Amino acid sequence: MSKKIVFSGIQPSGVPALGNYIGAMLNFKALQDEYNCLYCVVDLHAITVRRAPELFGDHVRRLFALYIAAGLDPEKNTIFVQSHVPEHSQLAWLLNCYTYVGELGRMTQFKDKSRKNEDNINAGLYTYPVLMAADVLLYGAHLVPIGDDQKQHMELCRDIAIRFNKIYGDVLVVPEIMIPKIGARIMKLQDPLHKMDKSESENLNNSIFLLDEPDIVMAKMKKAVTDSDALVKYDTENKPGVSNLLTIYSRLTKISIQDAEREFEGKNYGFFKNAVGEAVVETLRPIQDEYKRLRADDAALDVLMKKGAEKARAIAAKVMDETSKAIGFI
Ligand code: AQP
Repeated sequence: MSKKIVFSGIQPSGVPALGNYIGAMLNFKALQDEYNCLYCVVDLHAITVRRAPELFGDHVRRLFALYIAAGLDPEKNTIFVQSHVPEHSQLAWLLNCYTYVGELGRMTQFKDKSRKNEDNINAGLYTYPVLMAADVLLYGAHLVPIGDDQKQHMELCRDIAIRFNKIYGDVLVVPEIMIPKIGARIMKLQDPLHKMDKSESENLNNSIFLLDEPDIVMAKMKKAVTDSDALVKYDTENKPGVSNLLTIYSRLTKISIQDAEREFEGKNYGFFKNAVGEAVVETLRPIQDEYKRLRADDAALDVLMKKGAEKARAIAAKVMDETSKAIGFI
């Protein structure tokens, strides 16, 4: 029997942060043997915010290289760039016609991003979830690993697929959503009530980026907000800062939260933060080494990118064709 299909993507909107790694990339890695996985650099999504053209290409290559450096095998998986497969935009247009304005208006990310980009509330920001639905449905993906913040978009993707199939028969695969039990929402280090972002610009101490040097990681960790209890205990309501650090530690060291609590019993926050910082540094070290090796030869990276796009297009063209035929295009 052929393997089931997995699809997911990350925007090249900055250096991926620890939240992207724990919430998404760790699951990408875990799925690569059992499934036929497609992992995408979603550059079309990234232009809902203005990007400097002279930097954008480098950001795309950086994320592509980081996928591989973080442990995704480019032979086993299909790793590619969204804009290299034009069917993403093509299917997104079709699906726009099966999505209601009311549904898009309810998306919390649209509301948040509109508040953050008051001078550029473009239509792409509004129809972003339709493009995301197209990304997933274009490959007949059975499973989509994501962090908690993308749940609402994926639920809409399922609704669109179900709606389309009700009209035309079983054309699109309705995907399942996969969210990690621990680490689905890594929080800002200095504001643990809000999600850590890779596009953090206000306070760089809030996010740890995958290319941060060890001394930067340790300094950011030192400044992470905790509380005045001096008790390392998982309690998201009353101790959001400490719980966030425990989550990071548990996911990176594969020690359960309970065992981690026991490990830090009687220890002060300085000791605890130092240990979490070291776990992050040791996780990032091999990723950064491999990243440097890959970026020393961008031409070789571009060959891998081209191969990935060819593999992706072979599947995308087929689904696009079936979807178009179902609607009645000749
Ligand atoms: N803090 C997080 N914790 C767990 N998972 C997260 N993801 C993002 N942040 C966290 C997951 O990472 C995948 C890629 O999402 P993205 O490219 O939208 O990442 P982002 O960091 O949210 O991007 P930006 O550009 O920084 O976004 P905004 O503009 O919202 O600030 C997804 O699976 C996501 O769930």
